[in-house]
Amino acid sequence: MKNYELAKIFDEMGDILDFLGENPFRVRTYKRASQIIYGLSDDIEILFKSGKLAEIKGIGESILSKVEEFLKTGKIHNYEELKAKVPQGILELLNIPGIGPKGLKALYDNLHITNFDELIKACEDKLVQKLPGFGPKKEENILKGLLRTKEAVFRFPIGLVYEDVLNLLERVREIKGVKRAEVAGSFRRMKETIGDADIEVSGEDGAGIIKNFTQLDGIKEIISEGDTKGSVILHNGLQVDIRVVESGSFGACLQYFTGSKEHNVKLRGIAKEKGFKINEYGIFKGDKFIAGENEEDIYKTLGLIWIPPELREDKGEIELAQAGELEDILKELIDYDDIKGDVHCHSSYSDGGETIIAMAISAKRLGYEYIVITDHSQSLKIAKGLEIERLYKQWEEIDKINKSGELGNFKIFKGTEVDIKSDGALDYPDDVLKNIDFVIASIHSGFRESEQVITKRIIRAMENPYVTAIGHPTGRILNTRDPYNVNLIEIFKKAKETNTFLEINAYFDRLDLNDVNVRIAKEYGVKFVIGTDSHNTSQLKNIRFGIGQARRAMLIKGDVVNTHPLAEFEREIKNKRGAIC
Ligand code: DGT
Ligand code: CA
Ligand code: CA
Ligand code: ZN
Repeated sequence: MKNYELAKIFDEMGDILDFLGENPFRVRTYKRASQIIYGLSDDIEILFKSGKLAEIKGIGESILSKVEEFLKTGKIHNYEELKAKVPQGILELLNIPGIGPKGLKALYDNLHITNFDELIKACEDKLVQKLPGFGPKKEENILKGLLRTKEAVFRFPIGLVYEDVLNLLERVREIKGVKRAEVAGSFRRMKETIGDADIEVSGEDGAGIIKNFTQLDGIKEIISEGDTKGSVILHNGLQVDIRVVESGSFGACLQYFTGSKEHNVKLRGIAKEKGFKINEYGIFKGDKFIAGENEEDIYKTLGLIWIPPELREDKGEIELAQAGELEDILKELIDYDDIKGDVHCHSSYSDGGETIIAMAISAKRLGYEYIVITDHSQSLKIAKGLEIERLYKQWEEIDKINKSGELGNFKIFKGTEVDIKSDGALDYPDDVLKNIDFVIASIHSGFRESEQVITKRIIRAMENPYVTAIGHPTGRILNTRDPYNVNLIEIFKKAKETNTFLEINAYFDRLDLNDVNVRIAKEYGVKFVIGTDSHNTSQLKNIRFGIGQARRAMLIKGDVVNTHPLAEFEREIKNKRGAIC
C-alpha cells in the first residue's frame, strides 16, 4: 500500500507551504488530505481506481491528480519543486513539541538553523530564548524535546502496516517451495506498535525461497539474504525478517519467534525443570527430538494447552494454563468476529468523510447488527461539531433510514461524542442528552490541566445519568501525544459505581484504553465498549486492533457490551439511566 508514503508527502507539502508563508487554506488542504489518507484502512490505489477516493470529503481535484501522478510515476512533480525551496532536514524540526512553522521560520531567518544538531547547539548557547515569542522556559522545553526525539526509536502503529504485512505474507505463500508461512513476533501478538515484522516459513530450498522473497514488489532495500534468513525494508520503511525451516520445525520456529521474550523465558524454565530443551527447531529430551511441527505440541509436551499469541507476555497466562484455568477463559475470550456493532463513528455531519447511510451499509456488510453515529458536539468547532438544530436534523435522518426498512433489522442508534468542557460540564444540556441513545463523553481540550482537574472533569461527566461511555479515556496518540494526567484508578472506581462504560478506542493511533489499563480496569469491575472512531467506511475495519488489545487484556465477551446482539445491547445501554434516573 502506498497510503503511508502519500500521507507523509502531503503532510510535508503542507509544512513546506506553511513554512513559506503560503495561503493557510492551501496548507490545510494538504494537511487534511494527509490525515485522511493516513487513516484509510483500504489500499489507496484500489480506492482511487474504483472512484471511491474521490467521494471522500476532503479529497479534492488537486489532491486526486497528485495521487494519480504518484501511483503512475512514483513521484509528484509539485512536491519535488517545493522540497527544493527549503533546506534539507529542516522540516524534521516540526516534530519537536513547541516548534510550529512560524517558530521554525524565525529560527531559520534569525539563527540560520536547518537541522537538529544546530538547534541543540543554539539552545545550549541560549540564543533561542532571545528570539521574539520564545523565552528561557520554552527554550528549555525545546531542548528536552530535541534530546528525547533524537533518541526515540520509531515504532510503527500496528494498524499502519497491517494490510501491507498480510499482503506480503500472501505473496510469500505463493513462492515456489513454500509449505507454510505465518507472521510471528509482536505483530502476531497484536501489540499496539511493532518494531519489525517477522515471517516464518517452512519449505525446501531456503536459499531459493529467500531469493524470491527479496524480489517481491514493495521492497525498497535488501539488508541481508542467506540460506535460512533474510531481512528487507519495505517502501513504507518497515523492516521484515524472514526465516525458513524444515516442515518438522515450523511450529517450534513460530513459537520461538512469536515471543514475547518474557513468555519464552518462562516457558524454557518450565521445560528445563521437566528435563526438556526448547529452541527454534523443536522441543528435545537430551538429543532426542520430541516435537516441532505444530505449536500445540510444544505446549502439550510441557503439560500446557496452546496459548493464544496475544496473551504471551508472561502476565499470568502460563500460571493459568498450569493451573488448568486457562481453558475456560479461552472459551469466552473475546474473538475477532464477536463484535455486533460499532459504537463510535463520525459522519459528514461533523468531521467524518461519508454519509450516515454509507457508514451503516458498510457496518452491515461487516456482519454487524447496529451502528452508533457519534458526531462531535457544538463547541468542537474545529471538527464541525453539531449545533443542536443540526443534531435534530440528524435524528430525523436516522429515524427515516431506520423506518424505511432499507437496512432490514439493522439499527442506527442516535449517538454523540459530547465534549467534556473545562469544568466537567457537558457540551449539550441534559434535556438534549436524554434523547440520545448512546452518549460518549470525551476530552478534546485542556490536555495540559493538572491530574486533579482532568480526573474531576471525567468523574463529573460520569456522574451525568445520560453519559453511556467515556471516549478514549487517556487521550494519548501514538508517536504524537502523551496521555493527559489522569488518575485512572479513580476513573475505574467511578465507572463501576455509575455503570459507565469505558471505551477501548480501536483507531490504530489511539488504542486507548490500552491493554495494560484495560486489564487493571477489569479488576475494578469495569465494562467496556470497543469503538473505531471511524471517520470513513474504510476505518471500520480497525475494530480488530481494539479487539487485539482486549484479548491482550484477557477480556471475555461478557466484558464488552457491543458483543451483545441488538436487543441485549439496547437493554445494556439503558441500564445506567434506569438505575439513576
Ligand atoms: P518488536 O519487533 O520490537 O515489535 O518485538 P518482537 O517481539 O517482534 O521482537 P523481535 O522482532 O526482536 O523478535 C521476535 C521474537 O523472537 C521475540 O518476541 C522473541 C524471539 N527472539 C528473538 N531473538 C531472541 C533471542 O535472542 N532470544 C530469545 N529468547 N528470543 C528471541
Ligand atoms: Ca518483530
Ligand atoms: Ca525481528
Ligand atoms: Zn474523540
